[in-house]
Amino acid sequence: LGYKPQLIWFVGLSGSGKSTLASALEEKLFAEGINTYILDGDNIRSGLNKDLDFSDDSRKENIRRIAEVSKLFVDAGIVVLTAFITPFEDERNKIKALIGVENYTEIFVNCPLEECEKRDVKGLYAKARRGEIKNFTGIDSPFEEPKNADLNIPSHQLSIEEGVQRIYDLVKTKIEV
Ligand code: GGZ
Repeated sequence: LGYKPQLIWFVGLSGSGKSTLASALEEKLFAEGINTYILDGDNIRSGLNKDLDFSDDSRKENIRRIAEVSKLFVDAGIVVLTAFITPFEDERNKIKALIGVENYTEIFVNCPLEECEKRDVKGLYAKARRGEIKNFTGIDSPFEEPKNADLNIPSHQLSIEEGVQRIYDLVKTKIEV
């Protein structure tokens, strides 16, 4: 293949920049002929996981299925990039155990709640504050800060280019055969 298939898992609050960074990373990897695939809410929560809501148990099941699907993609020779909040440390440890430390990179897209809420690109935080959305992460549903992330990206302090460069530099060291 010329590269090691693996899983790059982005963790962070809604609006922290996970999908943006995953897409930017995908472009850089694509330019090198590396086969990638992005899993995110758009292609997972709308289909495979549409039976799941945002209760703690559903989030855990959401993450469990995504990890299993990711494993299949990695087995098929693909570099998988995932963009899900992934709020629980236990679940993150389980993903790492399932995929294997060698093939797993965890990126904490570390944008403070105040900043995500200020941006509120989709207006979801305002709805959560008004009580129109229940169990919203950071408002009335927990987010456990990653303790074992391989990389911390303060996305509120970096440009997308700077952020993606840091991720790319780390991924390069793991991806080379
Ligand atoms: C958090 C919610 C919620 C609640 C809908 N809490 O910014 P978005 O819109 O596009 O990304 C968020 C996405 C979170 O789903 P995940 O599958 O990533 O979550 S988890 O890993 O915890 O299972 C947000 C939208 O779904 N959304 N309701 N209550 N985010």
